[in-house]
Amino acid sequence: MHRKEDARFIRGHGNYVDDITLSGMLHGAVLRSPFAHAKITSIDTTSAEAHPKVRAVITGETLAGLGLAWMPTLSHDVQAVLATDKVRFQGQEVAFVIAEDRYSARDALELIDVDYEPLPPVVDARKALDADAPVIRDDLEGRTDNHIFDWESGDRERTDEVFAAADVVAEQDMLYPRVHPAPMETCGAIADMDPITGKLTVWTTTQAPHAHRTIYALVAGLPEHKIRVVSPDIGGGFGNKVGIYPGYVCAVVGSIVTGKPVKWVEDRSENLMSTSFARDYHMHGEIASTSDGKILGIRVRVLADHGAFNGTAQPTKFPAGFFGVFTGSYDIEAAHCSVTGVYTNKAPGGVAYACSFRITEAVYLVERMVDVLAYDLGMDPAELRMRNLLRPEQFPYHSKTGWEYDSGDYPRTLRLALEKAGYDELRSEQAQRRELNASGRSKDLMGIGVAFFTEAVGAGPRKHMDILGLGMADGAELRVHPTGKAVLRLSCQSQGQGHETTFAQIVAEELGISPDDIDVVHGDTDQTPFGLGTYGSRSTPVSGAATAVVARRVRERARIVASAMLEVNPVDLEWEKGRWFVKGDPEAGKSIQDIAMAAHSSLELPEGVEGHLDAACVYNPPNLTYPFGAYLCVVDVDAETGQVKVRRFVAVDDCGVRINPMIVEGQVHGGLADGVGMALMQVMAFDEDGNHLGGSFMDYLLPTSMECPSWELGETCTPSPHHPIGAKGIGESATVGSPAAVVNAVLDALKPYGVRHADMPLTPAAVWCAVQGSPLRT
Ligand code: MCN
Ligand code: CUN
Repeated sequence: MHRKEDARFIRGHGNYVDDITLSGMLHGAVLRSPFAHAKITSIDTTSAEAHPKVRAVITGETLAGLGLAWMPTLSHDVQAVLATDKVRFQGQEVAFVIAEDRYSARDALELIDVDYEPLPPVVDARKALDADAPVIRDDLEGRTDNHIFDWESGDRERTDEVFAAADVVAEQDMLYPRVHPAPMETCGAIADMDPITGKLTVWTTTQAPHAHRTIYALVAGLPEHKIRVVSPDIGGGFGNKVGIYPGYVCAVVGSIVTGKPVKWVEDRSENLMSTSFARDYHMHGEIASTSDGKILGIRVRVLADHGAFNGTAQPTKFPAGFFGVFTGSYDIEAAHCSVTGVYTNKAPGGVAYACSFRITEAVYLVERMVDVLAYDLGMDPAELRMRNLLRPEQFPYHSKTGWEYDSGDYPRTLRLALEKAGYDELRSEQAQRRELNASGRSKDLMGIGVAFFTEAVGAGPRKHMDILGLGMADGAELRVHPTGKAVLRLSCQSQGQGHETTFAQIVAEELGISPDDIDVVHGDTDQTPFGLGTYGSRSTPVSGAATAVVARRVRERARIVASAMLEVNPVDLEWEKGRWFVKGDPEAGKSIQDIAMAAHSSLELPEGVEGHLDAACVYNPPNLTYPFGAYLCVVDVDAETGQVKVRRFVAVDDCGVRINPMIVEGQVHGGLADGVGMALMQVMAFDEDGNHLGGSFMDYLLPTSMECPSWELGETCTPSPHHPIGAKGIGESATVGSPAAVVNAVLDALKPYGVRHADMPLTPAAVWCAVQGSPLRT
């Protein structure tokens, strides 16, 4: 089925925040810090206020007067809305100008005079805990260092024992660099405080409208029914639109101060420099095995750079997200990891870019470590994986770090990927190529990279998971109108994933109503039930399950109505898609449309049965879902220029039952492109003063079709046993699995040069340096 929403998108009729214009609307712009770390000694706004088109200038001091200078982050920290004491990263919000138009607001920023006293910045996370490191968060009481948290998982002692007894131990330091999801649409908000009704409406780019509303309620002290958060069409979120940014709060305050609606939309550089980044994990991995390649244990130490405020959005009990699944897809005896989070003078964030709550980092780590081990053992990396993958009979599998993998058949999926790619032929081509290289007849290298991943998505069971105290369940409401058309209301919010299509398909499958007759309403807190929103690929696992459950409840209500219509006992009715009929008499039946009309009619219903045809549900998932996949990447590398070309990419994904195969493939295509981008091109770089070096697309590179091969997809289907329709999430799978496949491929190409590891991004310069680092062994 084609996407219902595309009819408006491809005609340019999407309705994004910046498309909305309200009568009398003013425009805001944010003044940002040029320094990574500096004391603010004074702010003079006189000239800006004198600008003929400026209506107001708001500073940290204005906000402090309202008790709004600081706001809570999603990780139980606080973040400055507008700086009052110090600036803590380059690009931090310092003042907010409200003017009659966007250009005047921006012009007036230059009229604000701020005196800064620069302080030494902490740029390298590895130096953040040094005794002489400047303390970034001196706003927090009693704070004498840059330490945020320590978190560990697994059994340290048992792991140490396993390592002590192992034949082989391989160690590797690696960095998953700071990257940014860079969605097509930047972030923005329009706030409209109605002075008569006292109702605040915020149109905003949010992946979690209900969570945002509750946070506004808590921060502003307004009751929730006086706040309406609307998330219209969104041009990509990728985790960038989970958090609340200072600009949103400034727009709200601006509307209160001026009595007019205020629009604030950031530009590309602001988005790249100040909004939620991703990753920035310095990892030390160790892997232990027998000499013939049976993996025994994995041990990891991580230093996590969280920037100046701990603004990562993770479930409360999981400060390092779901990094705990770092044991990957393998049957091992013991594992342990410890993660230390630190403050640095960089933008806050840390949940973004299809991260699956840090499973990107975990999968990259374990998949690199398996290749490092293969290198040391002189074993084929695909064979090493096949030897250690969990076996189908081990499911549900209880991992050594406490996760319950719901279902899987890993060897089948890896075998399919290897077959599709023609693995053996590729290896023989590579052997021939290496002979030519060794004899100096060619500098064209070829690499084959394999990665196998398992994700844990669909957060999550309420008793284990909450964000800022809000449990991670989601509501759904389904109403069938008298004519048999339906409306489904969801708490999650699509940013391009196609929910208006796929969620209609779930109802269609359960009730036999055409998906064209089912309207999916989302992204408006006044119109939808409460729930935590779309991220961590949770919409299908949680809201998708809620949708199947409400549809089934409606079906059961329909059965009672049908029984009254047919004057039979409900137990004597049988369902076939779209109708209830009398067992043994298929002709005697009523379609769902007939039943819907009857449910709204004067038909007498049994005692206690209400009329109409609707249902509601709050779905509290019993477990996460565990999608997985096997990826294989083939690269050609020019040893003289360091240029990498991705020749082929085979991706076999298993996300259980696929609701819409085309949408699933689209999700995978996007994620694979992300992976090529991160592996080869992307990094948020900083100089030693903390200046951000990637504030535009000239420096922060996005992959285009030129860098991407024609993706070769395959699938296996292992339904989730606890999900009502057996579906698992897919939205982040490819971003999680693909970087390791690409990096493994490049390093496989460089193997003859004795290169075992190099950090992303593997730019031509990085590859060239790796090649130069050691002489060609022939
Ligand atoms: N789907 C399906 N069958 C399945 C699983 C999913 O047909 N077995 C469909 C779903 O119904 C949905 C889509 O695939 O239409 C993605 O579903 P899901 O895996 O549940 O992920 P979410 O809908 O929760 O989307 C979130 C996920 C995340 S966290 C990031 S990051 C990301 C991603 O989606 N951001 C995206 N993919 C994106 N795609 C677009 N176009 N834009 C983004 O911002
Ligand atoms: Cu981590 S990015 Mo998605 O969960 O929105």
